[in-house]
Amino acid sequence: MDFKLPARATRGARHKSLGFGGSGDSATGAERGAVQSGHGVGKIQGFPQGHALQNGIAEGPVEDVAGAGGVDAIDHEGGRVRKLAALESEGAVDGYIYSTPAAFPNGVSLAAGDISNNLYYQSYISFNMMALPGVTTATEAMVTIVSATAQVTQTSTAGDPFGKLGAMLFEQIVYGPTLEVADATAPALLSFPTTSTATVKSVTVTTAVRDDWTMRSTRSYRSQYRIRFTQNTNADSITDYVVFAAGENATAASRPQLAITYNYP
Ligand SMILES: [Ca+2]
Ligand SMILES: [Ca+2]
Repeated sequence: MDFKLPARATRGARHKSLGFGGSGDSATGAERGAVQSGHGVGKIQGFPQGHALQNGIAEGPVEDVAGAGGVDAIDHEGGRVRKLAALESEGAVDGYIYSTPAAFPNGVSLAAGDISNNLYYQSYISFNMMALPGVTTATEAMVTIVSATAQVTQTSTAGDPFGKLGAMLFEQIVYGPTLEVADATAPALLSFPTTSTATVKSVTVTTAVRDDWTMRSTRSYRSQYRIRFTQNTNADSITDYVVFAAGENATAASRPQLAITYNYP
């Protein structure tokens, strides 16, 4: 039953070389469960080995969506394989900046909006595209990004951020492997707004991911976003913010996610 494409075998080997053993496509459900459970270990106080890599890839949903039974969907037009990878934000890299300014890369929550002293929060999420399933160093130049969607999951709100501060923006930025206060001034390359008050907020970021993929060498395979309101504060001395889950959040389904559909040979 375990149908394998040649590229997948190569991919498994590649992961193994990255200390990613046991998570190849041929892994059993039990093996996957063991790998996934690594998420919950050692949050905040130092990530266990492999966290950053595993942080990037959620494999189960990928195959359920891209092709039944673990077989990739085939893009018949190009004769290539089409796959969907659901990447989670890198917990060690994501975080928020408080406008005093101060950076907070650790913690299970992120935030955007203002508080009663009229200072404000902006959040930063980061996705690592280095280990896209099925893609090897030999084939990555032939990968094309079909579409991409970024999402965050709200865990609470205070006041009326969407009523007072305008749209929530996902700004494509490049802030590198660590979050620091200087990143607050990193220019937005592209901006993707949402006015959704739903718990899960998602925006289509295909153009940003295509750009980040093209620039993957200089950007260390990352796709990064600043999340803030159009108006950082409305200066009414009333708290208006939204809190959402970070990459370190214990609830995996609530972590920021970047879903990328791509074709590869
Ligand atoms: Ca973090
Ligand atoms: Ca306010």
